[in-house]
Amino acid sequence: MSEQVVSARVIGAHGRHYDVELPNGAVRRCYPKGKRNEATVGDTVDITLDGDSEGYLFAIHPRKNLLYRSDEWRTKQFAANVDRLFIVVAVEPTFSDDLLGRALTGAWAADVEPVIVLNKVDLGDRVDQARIRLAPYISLGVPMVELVATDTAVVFDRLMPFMTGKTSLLLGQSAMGKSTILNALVPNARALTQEHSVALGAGKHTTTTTRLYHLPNSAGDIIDSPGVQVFGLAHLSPEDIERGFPEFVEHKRHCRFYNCSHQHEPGCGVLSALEKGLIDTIRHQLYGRLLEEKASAKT
Ligand SMILES: Nc1nc2c(ncn2[C@@H]2O[C@H](COP(=O)(O)OP(=O)(O)OP(=O)(O)O)[C@@H](O)[C@H]2O)c(=O)[nH]1
Ligand SMILES: [Mg+2]
Ligand SMILES: [Zn+2]
Repeated sequence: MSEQVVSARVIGAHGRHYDVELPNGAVRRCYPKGKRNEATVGDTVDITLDGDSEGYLFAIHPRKNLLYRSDEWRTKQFAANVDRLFIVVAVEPTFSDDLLGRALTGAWAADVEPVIVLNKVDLGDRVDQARIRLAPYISLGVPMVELVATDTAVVFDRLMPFMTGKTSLLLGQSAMGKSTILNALVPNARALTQEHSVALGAGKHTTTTTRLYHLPNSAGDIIDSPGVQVFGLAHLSPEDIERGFPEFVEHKRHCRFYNCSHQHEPGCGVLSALEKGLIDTIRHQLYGRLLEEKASAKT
């Protein structure tokens, strides 16, 4: 019997197996064939079918990009072929500036368009404080959308213009409202979330795996991911890191040295812009930390 080869999309990754969606919409459990292959959510892959519900995954198509996340123990890939990164922060609980900055850098370095979502603006008193903290990022030209994720119509109106025809990734710390946004956009995802939490006996809908869903009317795809504390940037080269700071571009033209690291060199255009207040100190400090982490990881 000849084996049938099919191109399909990875919608879930579970360590030893993948949930892979066939062109007809059916989902199969696929096992990696041969040597360990590192497929991830969002990948297009070639599989061979085995019986009615399983398959073997043996090739990954070239990727537009690959994103990583870190936990205490390690860095791992978690999504591929992403067009837009929605960095979800909320009025409450408070969000981490460091994570937001890193996520933006990771997005730009991977050629992904970032959008900041400020969720829970119904929690009145502290909205202004959150807006003030986000202002430096907005002035970098990052679009910001304010949301009440529990209001489905608002979510639809404000997010669909950014999501149509794209693969979008929802990223952020736990409890910012990522899955609530997903549920507003993809009604049948809600059923799944409830099923899972009931099955686990958990009182809270906390996401545990990254998964890809389809927006209604084939408008695009959306990936929900578990709450993240650290966005993985360890794989970036110093050049990638620099690409993650587009606000440096117009100033680094003035650097005396072509290979300037914008840290301590004399005649550095970036440092002089920093002094003049044209570059945000927090951003330049993050840049320095990333280079430092990169250097210490190598030794
Ligand atoms: N007041 C208010 N509460 C919200 C809003 N959006 C989400 N919530 C609540 O915030 C809590 C966390 O929402 P989730 O969608 O589970 O958060 P998450 O970002 O997916 O969390 P993880 O899966 O743990 O990463 C839930 O109790 C939601 O009902 C909002 O716009 N306003
Ligand atoms: Mg969630
Ligand atoms: Zn410089």
